[in-house]
Amino acid sequence: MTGAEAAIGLRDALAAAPRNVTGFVAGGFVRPHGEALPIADPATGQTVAILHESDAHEVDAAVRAARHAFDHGPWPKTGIAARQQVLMAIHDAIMAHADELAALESINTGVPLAQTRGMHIPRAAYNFKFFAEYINHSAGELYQQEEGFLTLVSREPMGVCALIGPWNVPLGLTSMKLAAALAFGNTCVVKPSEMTPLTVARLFQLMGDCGLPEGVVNLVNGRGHVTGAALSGHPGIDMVSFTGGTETGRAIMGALAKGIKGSAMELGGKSANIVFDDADFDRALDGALLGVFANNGQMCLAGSRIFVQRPIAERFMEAFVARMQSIRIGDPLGVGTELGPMINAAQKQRMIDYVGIGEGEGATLLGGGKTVPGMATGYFVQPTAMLSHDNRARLCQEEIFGPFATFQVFDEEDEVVWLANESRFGLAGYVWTEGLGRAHRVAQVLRTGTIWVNTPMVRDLRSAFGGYKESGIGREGGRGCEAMYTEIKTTMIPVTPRPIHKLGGSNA
Ligand code: TXE
Repeated sequence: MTGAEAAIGLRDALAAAPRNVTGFVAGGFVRPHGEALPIADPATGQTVAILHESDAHEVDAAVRAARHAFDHGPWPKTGIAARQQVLMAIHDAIMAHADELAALESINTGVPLAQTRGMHIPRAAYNFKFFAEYINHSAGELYQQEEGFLTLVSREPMGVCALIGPWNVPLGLTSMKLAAALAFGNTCVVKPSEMTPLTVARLFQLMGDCGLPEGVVNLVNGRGHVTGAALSGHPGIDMVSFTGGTETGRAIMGALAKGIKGSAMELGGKSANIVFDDADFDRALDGALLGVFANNGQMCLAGSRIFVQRPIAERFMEAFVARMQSIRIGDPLGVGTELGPMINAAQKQRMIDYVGIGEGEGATLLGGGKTVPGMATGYFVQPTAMLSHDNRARLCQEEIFGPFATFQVFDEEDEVVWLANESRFGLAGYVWTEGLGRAHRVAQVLRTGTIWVNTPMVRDLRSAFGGYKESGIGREGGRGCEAMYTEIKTTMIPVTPRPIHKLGGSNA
């Protein structure tokens, strides 16, 4: 079978998915009624499904259903063993449909199948397994230092969680929110990106058999300014967990401020990838390429600002560009495809525009920067690298969110630390060096939430993931999610009653 024939077969995954995507409220999909929006396959530009936008009334119904399930339903009080069973059933359902979900995700996002099937869908399933296991060991605190008292600190579910997801890794990132929120006993209203709702909608179909009580999970679909704004501004929610752009995060936090509600924000990045001259050259090269071109470069944690130390800079950039130009661009479902299309025409144009912006700022184009010859129908663009001499240039400061590497050359360790930290973002940082002391020194002073030394991105869900500065608030991962999706309650109980001061009594 040729790659193209295999791709045609995989498109059958669409047959199982909802072609008319609607909300899911109080245990059932709602009938299509909202504004109809096309869902595109970015590899062809063709419409593959229709999204029926949830208006403010539907959002209200979804929040009410979640509120009712939280205030009156069994889920928040359900024992750990029963909750674990539900979470594991969702894990199993995702794995049983992994091929189909991966194909669907690739069709809707343009991310190559090797990455959706190899990483994102198994990760989506694992999120549920991880939190099923995590809650087994989660515990409160007990203090006995206050004489005569037991002071108990316990965690309770937060309430109704609004979970707003992005388009770059739709199921992988939204499932982390959903798994954690459910594990800690919350009820939810999920809003995927209006561009990539297919796998989350399919998950809602699959979750139907997993034992969740009615109203615990609800789904709304639609654009940010309609459905997203109605959800994040709704008085019935208790918190928002959001992954997306920094400007959107700012708007949501503004809406939440009125109700003094909390949020978890996983926002943008422009992460530094620092290659010292004592690095293992080949590994650093492999890591730098993967760090900026995986997931079509549409990753918050992309190592998109590459700093190379002068003695190896020329050789490194040459090798990088040669490999970059051999990256296999093609149908996301095609065997061997390494880079698919951008999510939409605007993201494609954004890539091309930044070449002009960079050149206007004095940067040099090292390679790429154009549309792909013969692939005009989809949103394909060449992987791109530019060399800049000005860290304050827009090219080095703004998140492009595509397969676009910006190189800078540095001389000294202190200098590169300064340059790396000169950013409004602080999500991740990559350091390549064989010097143990240098690796620790640099890791200690980079102002970012995660540092990867001599490795491209790897995630350990036990550890925290999130950003400094404008890259976000809160941390995902085991304890981070526990903090995010629970309220903390302190209960003090006297074990030896102390005399209580009698106001108005004989000792007044
Ligand atoms: O995402 P948006 P956009 C970055 C990346 C990208 C930029 C903009 O730089 O170029 O953000 O992308 C919902 N109230 N990232 O505009 O709008 C929206 O419907 C409530 C980084 O496409 O942030 C979608 O579900 N919700 C990133 C979600 O927010 C609102 C991933 C994200 O969309 C809303 C994606 C509102 N007022 C983009 N407005 C990462 N951190 O990985 C929009 N939404």
